[in-house]
Amino acid sequence: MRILSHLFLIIITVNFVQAQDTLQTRILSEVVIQSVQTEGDTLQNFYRANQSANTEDILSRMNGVYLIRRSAYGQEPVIRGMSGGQINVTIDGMRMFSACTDRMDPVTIYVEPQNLKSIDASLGTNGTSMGSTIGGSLNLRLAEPLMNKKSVTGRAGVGYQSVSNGINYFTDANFSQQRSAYRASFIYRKNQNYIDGRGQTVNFSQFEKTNFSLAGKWGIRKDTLKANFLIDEGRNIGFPALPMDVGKARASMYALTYIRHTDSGWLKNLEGKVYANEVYHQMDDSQREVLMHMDMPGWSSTYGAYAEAKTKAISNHTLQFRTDIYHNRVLAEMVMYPNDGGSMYMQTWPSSYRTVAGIYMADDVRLGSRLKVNINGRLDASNTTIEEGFGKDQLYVFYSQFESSSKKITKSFNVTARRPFMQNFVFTLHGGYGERLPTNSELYGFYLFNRQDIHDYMGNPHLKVEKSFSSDFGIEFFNNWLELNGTMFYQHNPNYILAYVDTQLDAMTPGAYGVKVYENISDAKFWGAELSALVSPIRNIQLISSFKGTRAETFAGDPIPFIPAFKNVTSLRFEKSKFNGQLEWEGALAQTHASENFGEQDTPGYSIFNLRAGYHTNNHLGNWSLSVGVENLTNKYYREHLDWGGIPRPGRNFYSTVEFRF
Ligand SMILES: [Cu+2]
Repeated sequence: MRILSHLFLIIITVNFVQAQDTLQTRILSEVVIQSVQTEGDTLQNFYRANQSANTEDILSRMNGVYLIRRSAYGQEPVIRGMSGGQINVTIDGMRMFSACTDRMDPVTIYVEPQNLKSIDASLGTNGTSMGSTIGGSLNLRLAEPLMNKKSVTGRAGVGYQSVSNGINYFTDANFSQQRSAYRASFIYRKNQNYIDGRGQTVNFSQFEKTNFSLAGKWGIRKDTLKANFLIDEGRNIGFPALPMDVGKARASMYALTYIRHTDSGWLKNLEGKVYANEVYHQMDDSQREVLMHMDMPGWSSTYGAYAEAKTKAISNHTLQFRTDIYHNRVLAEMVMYPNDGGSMYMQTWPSSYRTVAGIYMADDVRLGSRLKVNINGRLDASNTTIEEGFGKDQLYVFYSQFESSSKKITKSFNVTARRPFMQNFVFTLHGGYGERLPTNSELYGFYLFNRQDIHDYMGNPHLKVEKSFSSDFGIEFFNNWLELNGTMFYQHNPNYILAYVDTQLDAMTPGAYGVKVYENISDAKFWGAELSALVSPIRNIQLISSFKGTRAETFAGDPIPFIPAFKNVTSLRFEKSKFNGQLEWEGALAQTHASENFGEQDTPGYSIFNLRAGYHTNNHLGNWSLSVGVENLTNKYYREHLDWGGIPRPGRNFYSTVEFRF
């Protein structure tokens, strides 16, 4: 219970983890999501309740994290009401960017739970170690090859979901030698259209994907060399809330990492990485009845490198340094085929590239015996360039005066103080400032159709960086059987980027009501809270409850779009030797602060129940486990506020997963 308590406290204070001991950071990175699950790990069972769950399902249960849903697969992470360019999503510290103008391919979809080691989340401006941000960051760490005693270990399994007639095969294997280890994983998912709580089929909600990863690790004297390769391919991914689907989406990533472990001097370790990734995205409307068919391919490629170092404690300071650089290039095209005549060509994302180089420094200071302070700062220099040619000429029609290159410096700075009080309390206080660059769509997007508010969106190359002042106040309480953690936050974002109707412009997409252009508004404010509890009155029973809520308004008091409703997930788990059972309640309040300007409708509250059970056994052939369950037990017809287009969620779903470990 003691260890459990620590783990729990660390997870729910995930936003302040950089302020903690490196020991805790290490535990966090190994614990959030483990590719090989240990039995009886309460948090694991909470985050990854269904063994066939994908990374999105895990994210949806994390503190302060929500998802925008336009389909059954490919949901976009939101941190405390901020998304897209306001947050940073990295994979093993690597920057990677979508190739879809409609945000169908958040990079979180490329890592499956089978090749995930952990998800580190930072909330607010504090998450700047991987890049400047105002809303927070998610870093998905990839599973590593392990140097085991056994030369070959692994697992294979199959899962089935009734609601979408979905099947999921997964396997991974670890090969271990004296000084090297290798790991391979393969996942295949295929789902048909799912059925909602009223028994109706939700058309265009199908998807199919494969994911393959390969990793190697070699010991070289005292150092470690790692290599990673990953390829993910989605096919026929339906987007019921959008007028188009995905025909094909393909991503590949490559990375080489060198870790130097030193035990002399003040340096603890040094890590350097070079990486590359590529995304190809091809939308498809051939299954839809549309006024005009279109081809919409997109490309995004990123190359980057970073180096980081940590020191041992030097008097009462522990320092961390990082320097990084990336170069991202994107292009998205649209070819329209009107019924009456020839085709038309456009670049919806004009060919452009961005290079960002930055330095980051953090200092953990111990002041006296109880107070710990973390100070961190980052400085990034960036250059964003739209290339000469077709895409730039298009924009020139609207902005006759704009520079091809925009050079910007972004800065961030954070201070977090943490101090225990009496025996059972810990108080945390954070204040910070951050800036973020406008995204490619916000700068150069060209008639990007938004189905939610039925407008075409235009970029604005004159946008300034968006800023944020962020503050958090947290209280933790713990004793032998109960742990509570509450955080309140407030963020004030000057130069907030939002799109408003320009009545001078005419829409191009058939049926669109008008054109919106991005601009910097004076400011917007965000506030809210997260509250978690872990209760374990007796050994076999654990209860976890997690609440999260966010509100946001512009300076004029208008609701900001895509702000989730207040939500709670509560899970009661029982374990006895080889058997476990879990009852979950998930609910949200109504969201009545909808943004009418952005085509949002109020969303009623909902309440659903899930029931899960598991059994595992060991015999001379290996280790088997079976998990079964039913989600949305009462077959409730519901949707969440961030679900686009009023598309309902799946109705009652029976699932089972069989897994064999060797
Ligand atoms: Cu797309």
